[in-house]
Order: sequence, then C-alpha cells, then structure tokens
Amino acid sequence: MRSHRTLLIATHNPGKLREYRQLLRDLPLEITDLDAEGITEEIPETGKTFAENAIQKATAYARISGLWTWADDSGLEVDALNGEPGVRSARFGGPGASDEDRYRLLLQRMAHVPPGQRSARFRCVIAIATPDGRVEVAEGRCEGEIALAPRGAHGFGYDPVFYLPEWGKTMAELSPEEKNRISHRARAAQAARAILERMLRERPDED
Ligand code: ITT
Repeated sequence: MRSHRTLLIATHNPGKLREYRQLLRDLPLEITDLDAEGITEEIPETGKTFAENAIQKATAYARISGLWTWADDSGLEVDALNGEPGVRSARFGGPGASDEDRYRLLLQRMAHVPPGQRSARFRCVIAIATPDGRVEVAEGRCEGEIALAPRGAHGFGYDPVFYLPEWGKTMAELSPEEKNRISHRARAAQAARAILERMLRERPDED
C-alpha cells in the first residue's frame, strides 16, 4: 500500500507537469500524474473563480486516487473587459479555436481601448487536497498590459499579447527560464510548495 508521500499532479498539460516536477524535485515525495495512474475521468471546470475550479479538481482526483493531489486553474484577467476572459480563458473563442484565434479575438475586443487603460494579469490558483477532504489553496499573479499587436514565439496561450512594461517585452519574448522565474504559475507553485512542506511536517507518514 502507498502512503500519502505520493503526490498526484492532476493535469493533462505536459508543460505544467514538467514545471511542477522540477519545482518539487527535492521534496521527500514521489510524484505521479493522471496518465501514469491510468485515471481518465474528466472533472468539469464549472466554477466561477480560479479557486473554485482548482479545489473542484484537486478534491475530486484525491477521492478517485486516494492520494494527496495538486491541481491548478489559471487564466488571463483584462480590466477593460471586466476581468474577461478569466476562468473562460481556455474556452474563449469557442471550441476548436487555436491559441492564435483566441489572442486575435482578444486584440479585436481591445481595439477601442487606448494605451494606459490596457492593464491585465495572469492568475494561477493551486489547490492541494487530501483523500480525507482537507484542502489548501495558494495563488500567484503576474501583472502586465495587453499589447497592441502580438510579439515573440516562446510560451503558449496569450503570451504573445501579454506585455511586461518592466521588461519591455511580451511574455512570449522571454526565455522559458525567465518566464519560470516571474510567471503567475511559478509564484503560485512556490507558495503551494511551502504548504506541502508544512503538511509533510504535520503528517509525515499517514493520513
Ligand atoms: P489542465 O486543465 O489539464 O491543467 P489547461 O491547459 O486547460 O490544462 P488551464 O485551464 O489552467 O490549463 O489554462 C487556462 C488558459 O489560460 C490556457 O489555455 C491559456 O490560454 C491561458 N493561460 C494560462 N497560463 C498561461 C500562460 O502562462 N501563458 C499564456 N496563457 C496562459
């Protein structure tokens, strides 16, 4: 029988999995993922907030797997659009839309918004749940602006139109290492790692 020292990272996104494995590599935890566990259930993201969705996913997969489970939800909030696309970031533009379709639609919606009023942020919420129903949450943010046109080829999603004034670059113009130092996901993961360290101190061997 496995102890809770195994942590399930509940994502199908290989990029996220790689980042999180790297960040947690020196903790006394065996890391596994949905594919390795043969878990095929999809948990619908029906919440109104990033936290609700992350908690929904983490608690459902912890129940299914019997393991401590780490799940996240993330997206882009644009102030001039009252926080849209927000929790709908992955679905913005409808089914079948590509990353490029989505950021072009965003630029179109922002066409009337002048420089100086284009503030936005990436947000990421990570939830860590245990099979007995305990759940803890950590959040990271990265502030920026919606560019007037796309630039850069790194990253994914909305990175080409997310401008970082202090770098003079879009997120897609940063190297992966630079992005991983400042991103919403990296910041949330640092805070979530501290929670895991505390959980390991409190309950090292059993649930
Ligand atoms: P899982 O739910 O399986 O973890 P996912 O790719 O669907 O993977 P999210 O729901 O967290 O992940 O992603 C929400 C969307 O927000 C994502 O599809 C991107 O469009 C956008 N997004 C999130 N983080 C981003 C980043 O670092 N750079 C650019 N866009 C990002």
